[in-house]
Amino acid sequence: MTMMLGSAYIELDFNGGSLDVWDDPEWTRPDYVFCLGKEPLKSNPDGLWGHALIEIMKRGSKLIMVDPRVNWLATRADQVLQIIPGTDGALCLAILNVLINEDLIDHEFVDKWCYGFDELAERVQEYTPEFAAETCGITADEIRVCARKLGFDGEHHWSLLMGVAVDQNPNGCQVTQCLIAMAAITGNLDVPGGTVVGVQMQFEMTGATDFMSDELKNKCIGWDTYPIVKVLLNTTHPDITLEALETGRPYELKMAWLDSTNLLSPTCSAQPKRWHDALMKMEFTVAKEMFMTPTVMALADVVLPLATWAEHDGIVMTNQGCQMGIAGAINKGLQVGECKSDLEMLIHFGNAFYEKAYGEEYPFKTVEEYLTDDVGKMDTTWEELSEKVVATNDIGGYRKHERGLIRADGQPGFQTTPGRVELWSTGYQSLGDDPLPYYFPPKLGAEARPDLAKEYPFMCTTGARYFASFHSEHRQIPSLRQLTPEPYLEIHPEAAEKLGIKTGDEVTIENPWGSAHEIAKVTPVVRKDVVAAAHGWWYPEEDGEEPNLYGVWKSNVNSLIPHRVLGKMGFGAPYKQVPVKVYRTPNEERVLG
Ligand SMILES: Nc1nc2c(c(=O)[nH]1)N[C@H]1C(S)=C(S)[C@@H](COP(=O)(O)OP(=O)(O)OC[C@H]3O[C@@H](n4cnc5c(=O)[nH]c(N)nc54)[C@H](O)[C@@H]3O)O[C@H]1N2
Ligand SMILES: Nc1nc2c(c(=O)[nH]1)N[C@H]1C(S)=C(S)[C@@H](COP(=O)(O)OP(=O)(O)OC[C@H]3O[C@@H](n4cnc5c(=O)[nH]c(N)nc54)[C@H](O)[C@@H]3O)O[C@H]1N2
Ligand SMILES: [Mo]
Repeated sequence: MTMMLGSAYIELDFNGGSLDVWDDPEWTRPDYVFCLGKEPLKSNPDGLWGHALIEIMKRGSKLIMVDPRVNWLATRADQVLQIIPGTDGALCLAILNVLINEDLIDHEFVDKWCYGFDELAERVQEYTPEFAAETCGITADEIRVCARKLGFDGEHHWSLLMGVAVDQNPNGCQVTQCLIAMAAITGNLDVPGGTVVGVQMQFEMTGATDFMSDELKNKCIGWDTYPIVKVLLNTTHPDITLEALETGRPYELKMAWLDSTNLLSPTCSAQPKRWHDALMKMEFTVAKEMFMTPTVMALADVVLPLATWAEHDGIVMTNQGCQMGIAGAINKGLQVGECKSDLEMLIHFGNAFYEKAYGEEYPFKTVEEYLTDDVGKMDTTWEELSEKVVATNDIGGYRKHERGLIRADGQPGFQTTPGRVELWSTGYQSLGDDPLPYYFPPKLGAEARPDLAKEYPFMCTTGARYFASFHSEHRQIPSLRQLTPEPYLEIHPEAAEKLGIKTGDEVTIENPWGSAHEIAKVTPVVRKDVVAAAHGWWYPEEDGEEPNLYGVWKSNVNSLIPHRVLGKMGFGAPYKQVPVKVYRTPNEERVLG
């Protein structure tokens, strides 16, 4: 998104930034919402509250879902495109093909605000609906019908909802490129009922690395292989970091700071056992946590006990407040023992390290100074926000590009090199990728790897969110655990019958990289050739010491996810598209319940 628009995060237009919300006369509901790889009712993901989607549907918005599972929302949809996981790129390219070839585009917007349309039009010719139908496992007709709903007619608008299934796909950079292009060429960027373009309101990000010497920067792991990590993320590349930990090359790492992650449970790492073994070699490891998780039990020498949200002051904003312009205050309600908040601890360490390293004053001496700076652009102070609880900020309304509200220099247009929406990406090109979107089938799927498909016939998607858990969090809270007591593997009735699997059976999910145990849930919501596994499981009721670590290895679906299966720019680990086989766990090998 940053590369194509030079703006902050885009989002569904549910008018969340206006206090009048649905009654605001400037807003109109989208005619269609195109939702790909996201289920906002369960996930309430960063930019959005799930109920907003229901509210706009009540007002007449129709939903198009792209999802290998017919999830709850899909049962209320106007159209469901039940594709094979990871084939989103082909679908979106074919939709662009229909939009362009049937001339369903907003020529005025394209002429004025888009860059590279002719090249895009040429590129999509090879991606016919027939081509996509074959690789996606749906019909060409479904694709045409969908594209026509999204086409420009000077009257109707649609809004985009893109979920984490886009990120968890080696082809994901191109999927994003297609989705932004679809919104742009149909005239649906930053118009009422379209897709809201975010403004960089809060954070002119000064990256951590801005303060680093060139010598240090040159040592950042993975920056030479994947320059985009350096440009956008201020971090090392995870897959290459694991290799550095394992081999000690290019140098040994000595210390780890674990912060807001339970990475040994199947969450924030692929191949958690490898990470476990590699991180065990650290000389010193500190964790900041509120619970004794498997990760902390295995790795931490010191655990800094963390305050929960009720125990500290703070600010909440959706997506840095960029499309809604709303900030809320969290006011400290209680103090438990000596627990400190993230911010208290980070400011403490900031003060201790910063001056020594950079010879300057650390900019924030107190929590209040930090919070005041955070809400600075909202024309309020922390004290005031804490009193009022909600602050709003004018984020510029619609068609911000026409009024110079997106670019840093105040000129009309978008914050990109040509000042337009980059359908042909100068950014991608300078980072060594194709400037135009392209498709490749899932790198480990049946098309690319028929050798694997023979033994591992199912495409496995993982981690669709559940109401009662946040990744690995809340399994130790009885009322929530009751709602989802076990990790479920969804499997289609026909596939289950062939394998003699019934609901409630313990199954083993296996592929060349690892195996995991879950409980079968036989259900027609998944495709026959797809299974959907739960992520984030550990068993807080069990022994937490090594080697058991609260049973963290039993249902560790991330052991099935390999490293280094990525897109050209180094993104898109295949969390939602690995080949697996599934069988009823033999009695003597059962590990669950
Ligand atoms: N309750 C709860 N809420 C959460 C979280 C949580 O753990 N629990 N996690 C938070 C975080 S960090 C995130 S990133 C968000 C993510 O939230 P979402 O973006 O909503 O993502 P998921 O729930 O992982 O998946 C949404 C849908 O994508 C489908 N899907 C799976 N594979 C594919 C595919 O290849 N293509 C397509 N098109 N669809 C696919 C799944 O079947 C599922 O219905 O949720 C946030 N909110
Ligand atoms: N198989 C599979 N794996 C996935 C995904 C998937 O879809 N499928 N989704 C991926 C995604 S999108 C994400 S974002 C990652 C999430 O991966 P993680 O961030 O590792 O997941 P959590 O289980 O939420 O772990 C967060 C930890 O932070 C602690 N914590 C809670 N509140 C605070 C706080 O205020 N401050 C601090 N410092 N700590 C706190 C919690 O107790 C918990 O142990 O998982 C990824 N892993
Ligand atoms: Mo996430």
